[in-house]
Amino acid sequence: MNDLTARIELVQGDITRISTDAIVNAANNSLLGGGGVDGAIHRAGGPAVLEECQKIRARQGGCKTGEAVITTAGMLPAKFVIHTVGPIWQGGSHHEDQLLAACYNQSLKLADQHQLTSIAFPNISTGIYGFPKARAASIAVQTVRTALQQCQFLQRVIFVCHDHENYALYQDVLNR
Ligand code: AR6
Repeated sequence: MNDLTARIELVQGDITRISTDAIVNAANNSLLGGGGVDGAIHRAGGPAVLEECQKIRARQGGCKTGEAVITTAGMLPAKFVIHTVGPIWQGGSHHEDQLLAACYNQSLKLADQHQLTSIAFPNISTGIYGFPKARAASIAVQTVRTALQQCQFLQRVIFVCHDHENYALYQDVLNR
């Protein structure tokens, strides 16, 4: 195992229970919450998370697809939530791959800029947004492996898979 592999971990579970410096939220352009992991993070984080999202919204009108913003984590065990907006799957010819990679890149960049040492990702876009899971897993792992080389502070990246299908796919990709 080289240094880089040692910095990437895989778990199956609920990201709201993870106590990394940052957890990433698969948000939408409004930043006002929703279903899936977004709903779970806002429920567990409480009103402080939404308040900061609303301030960002007032300032810059939400968050564009492929971009990321950072807020407090409120009552969550993590210190910060990085909200990123994954692409809605539209068949693959609408820059979905690049936009998904941008979510991972921008989240890592923001975490490193804040001198955070650990970050946990859900499987962005693979729920309500319908991105094919195997394709998303390859993009996530490849993007994180590459981006970590540019990060100064990040020591640990955890992929948190809620469902077993994603967990098995990530096991395969990480072992490649
Ligand atoms: N912990 C970790 N992963 C989770 C959790 C959890 N508690 N709950 C769900 N997942 P989704 P998207 C997984 O639908 O596809 C929202 O309404 C889930 O199994 O949450 O990016 C937003 O507001 C799946 O693998 O996000 C947007 O409108 C992954 O998280 C829209 O959904 C992502 O599924 C975003 O859709």
